[in-house]
Amino acid sequence: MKLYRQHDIEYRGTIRRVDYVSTDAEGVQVNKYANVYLPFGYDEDPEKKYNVLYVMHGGGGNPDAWLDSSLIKNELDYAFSEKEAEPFIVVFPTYYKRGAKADQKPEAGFEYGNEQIRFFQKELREDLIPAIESTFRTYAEDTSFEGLKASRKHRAFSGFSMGGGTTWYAFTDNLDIIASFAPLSGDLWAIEMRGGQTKTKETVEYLVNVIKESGYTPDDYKIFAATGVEDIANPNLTPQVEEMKKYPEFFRFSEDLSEGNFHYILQEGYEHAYHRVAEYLYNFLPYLFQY
Ligand code: FER
Repeated sequence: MKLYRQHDIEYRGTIRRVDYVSTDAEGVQVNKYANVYLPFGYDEDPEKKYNVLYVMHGGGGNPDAWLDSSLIKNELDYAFSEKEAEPFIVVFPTYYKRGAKADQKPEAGFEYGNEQIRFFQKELREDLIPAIESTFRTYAEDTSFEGLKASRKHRAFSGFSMGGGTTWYAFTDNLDIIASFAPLSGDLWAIEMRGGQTKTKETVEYLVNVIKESGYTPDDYKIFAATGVEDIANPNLTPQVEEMKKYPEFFRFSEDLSEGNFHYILQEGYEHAYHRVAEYLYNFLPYLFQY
């Protein structure tokens, strides 16, 4: 893995805010926003279209959490100005409907968090992606289901911790409109919480069934997973990844990020923190939209 340290960069992107309306689990309308990183030069060519990466925070976070807690913006500016990756748009939303303070309910524990990150998939599909991709110049011809499906290889999802869990759910629930996934320090909780560890076989069978039912082939999706040896997600995610390697007809594992459709970084000494996972994501940036 390439480590990342802060650089001085002349050509920097900008952060904008997009407000949109969504619906909570009771069907009540809620006002929401996401932070949107627009790469340097976005305003220069009105014809140019951009790929979009959606990046979810961890438990207790908000749309600012990644930007406040890591070098992610500096990494994006650097990768784009050094031409390591084609410039793309990055969206930082939240899965909370009313903010972490009102919604987190620590007494409800992780079970409630698991429900929220799954319920977010509906918002992602019906509200967030349409709001973003009707505002900025993306590859979606329009934001109808057909428009999103046709442009799925221009759309990626990533996230840290509960956001890593959100990323696995984006795979299980929104594979028809998103093609690339970078789950960071989080496993799939579709069977149960920490199911990557406790229900490894069933968790991976669940993923495989999603792919079988979708009809997509390994050329149609990519997974870039990562965590640290000292990360609390390591005991959950590593067994899941090892089990996925047993299904090479669906997950073509490769150490080379430009080959195969399934990758794993397990970084020595790294713990459960935004600035750590931001370095994994930096390594994945050049490959997210390479089809
Ligand atoms: C995981 C480890 C930790 C995970 C989520 C967490 C979805 C969340 C921790 C927290 O919010 O404190 O494997 O997967």
